[in-house]
Amino acid sequence: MTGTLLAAYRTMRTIRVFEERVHAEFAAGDIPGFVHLYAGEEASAAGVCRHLDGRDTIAGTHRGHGHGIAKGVDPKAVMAEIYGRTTGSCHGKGGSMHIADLAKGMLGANGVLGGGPPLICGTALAAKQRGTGGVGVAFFGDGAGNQGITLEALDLASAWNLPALFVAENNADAEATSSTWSVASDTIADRAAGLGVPSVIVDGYDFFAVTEAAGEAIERARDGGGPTLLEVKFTRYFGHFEGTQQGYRAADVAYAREHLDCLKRFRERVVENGELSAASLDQVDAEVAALVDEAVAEARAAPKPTRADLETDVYVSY
Ligand SMILES: Cc1ncc(C[n+]2csc(CCOP(=O)(O)OP(=O)(O)O)c2C)c(N)n1
Repeated sequence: MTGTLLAAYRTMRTIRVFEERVHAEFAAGDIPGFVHLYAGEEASAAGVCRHLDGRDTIAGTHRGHGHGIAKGVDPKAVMAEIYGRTTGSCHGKGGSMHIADLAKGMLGANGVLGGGPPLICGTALAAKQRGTGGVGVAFFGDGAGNQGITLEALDLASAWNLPALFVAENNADAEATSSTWSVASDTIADRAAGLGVPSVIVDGYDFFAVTEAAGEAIERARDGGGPTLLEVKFTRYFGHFEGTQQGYRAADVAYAREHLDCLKRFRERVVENGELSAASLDQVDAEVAALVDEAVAEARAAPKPTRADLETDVYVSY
């Protein structure tokens, strides 16, 4: 268990340092395209993905670096992809919003809101038919929860009793629209009852709450008990995408960083309970800082795709 907790801390810490660094590098003008950062939401990806293995698949969102890292995609390959380099997980052709690594069960970050839920209905159906015990997990935001396709996928997963988990990452805003304006039901989780799907709402700053709820849901899915909707509530630490101002939410973010932060709370709890030492956590912090430095240096030094690469990776060969 100690190893597992330390690994979970490493995952969350890696995502945090990675995202803070991408924020700085983007501001320096070094990174092309659109970038949406996941900082603040780490407990969701880490708490869910720690229950997953090679049988399982996940679909991320446009805010998807953390989902990939938590599912085991090499952070250096994620960084190189964000920089658009051939050493990236999609050989530099996808960028921040299209990071995929099928060998790791990461179907991809996705620029289409609601793009992930139907994809994991497919992988969950395949797992069910093949009897692999695998589970499909789709992460989506509160905004994407209002896409018809998300509700259709939830309905399909329920009707077909698929081994699936739908993780609504409710960070309270879709771009600059508060979910209190756009979500008609009191919660996203409320909607699941109408489709015969069990649901649970958790404090997204609390890694242990996420991990417990996700563990139950994933176990039920593996045992043939069908899908679950998990609503994880928190805020994001940066603007909608890099370059946007977030004056309208600055006070909430400052409060969350100071008083609610998932990494701070994790550290306090495990040290207080004597589960991990402060020194072991500091050691992880140092290793993660070095890893992210290397990831940026290697990404910068790697080649960009050339015209000759244009026609590769376009179609899958069967
Ligand atoms: C189908 C579709 N409609 C609109 C957009 C434009 N868009 C990109 S992100 C976003 C808001 C997403 O909010 P949410 O799902 O809550 O995720 P968050 O950004 O808060 O993580 C919108 C409207 C899109 N990418 N895809």
